[in-house]
Amino acid sequence: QSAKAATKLAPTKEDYQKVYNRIAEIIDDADDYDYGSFGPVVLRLAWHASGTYDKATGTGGSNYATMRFEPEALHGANAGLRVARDLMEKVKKEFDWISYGDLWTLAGVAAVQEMAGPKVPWRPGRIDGFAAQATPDGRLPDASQGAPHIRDIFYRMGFDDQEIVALCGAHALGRCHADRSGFDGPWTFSPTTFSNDFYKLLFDEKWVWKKWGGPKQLEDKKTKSLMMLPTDYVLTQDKSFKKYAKAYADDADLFFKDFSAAFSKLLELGVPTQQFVSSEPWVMQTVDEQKS
Ligand code: CCH
Repeated sequence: QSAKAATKLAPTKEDYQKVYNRIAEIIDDADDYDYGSFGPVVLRLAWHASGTYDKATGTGGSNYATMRFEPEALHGANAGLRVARDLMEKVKKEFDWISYGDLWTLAGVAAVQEMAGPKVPWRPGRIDGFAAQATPDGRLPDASQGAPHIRDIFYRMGFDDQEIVALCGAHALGRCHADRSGFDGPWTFSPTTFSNDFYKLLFDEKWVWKKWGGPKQLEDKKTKSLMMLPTDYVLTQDKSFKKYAKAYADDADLFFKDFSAAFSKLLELGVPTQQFVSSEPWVMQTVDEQKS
């Protein structure tokens, strides 16, 4: 058997680990970008690729990677994600056998894990789809709204209140960009380290409406250097959301465990079970773990 024939075999976990490692390298090679990391924007790509899922119709989700196509690529919620898609295109050129849905979701896993977050079980099996499978605008949350809207959006995907609050803790990472969403600033003082700081700050700081010409957002009264979206702040105002947000502020381990489960579930939305290569999701190794 020639080596060429052998490469046609289905890719193994080791092959995907190589893709993971390349993604990790690219995320880190960001000297002139936000806080020196593409991790947050790549994580946001994985989330927006998956969060279009509609349980009732079975449409949307990460399966077909339809954000490659217009008009989905141009939906307001996806402003700025071109940066992440272009980075992933470099990986795709080197590993042309991987589907875009697998690549983008694996990148979300790598982003979380390499930024010191929990392990996120993941498995391949997504296939590339067509423009006709792109989802209509309006499936992703609107940050200017309140609890009923957040519930409408996330219940549609099949999440409950606890999962909603856990997922939103990803806002420990990255920042808002005025030229993308209109909002501006980071949520925490360590936007490239996965932590439960988002919840701690929500409860520990005094949040006031920012006086500016942009969309309604909150700023911390003390330093005026952090921000919260109206949808973030609602997690402390709605009784059911608040219970979970407080629990995550008090217990980082609980947050890590619940985030991992909810994020892993998010990344598989819309993918028919029979498409998955493995019956059990895999746990990919971090770059550091492979060094020892
Ligand atoms: Fe988010 N998010 N997100 N978010 N998000 C933004 C940025 C990030 C909402 C709105 C916004 C999740 C849930 C919600 C990230 C991960 C997740 C921005 C700023 C807005 C607006 C975009 C910009 O200007 O660049 C709303 C509303 C919700 C829910 O109601 C969930 C769930 C996740 C992941 C699990 C990450 C990471 C960022 C930072 C991106 C960056 O470029 O730094």
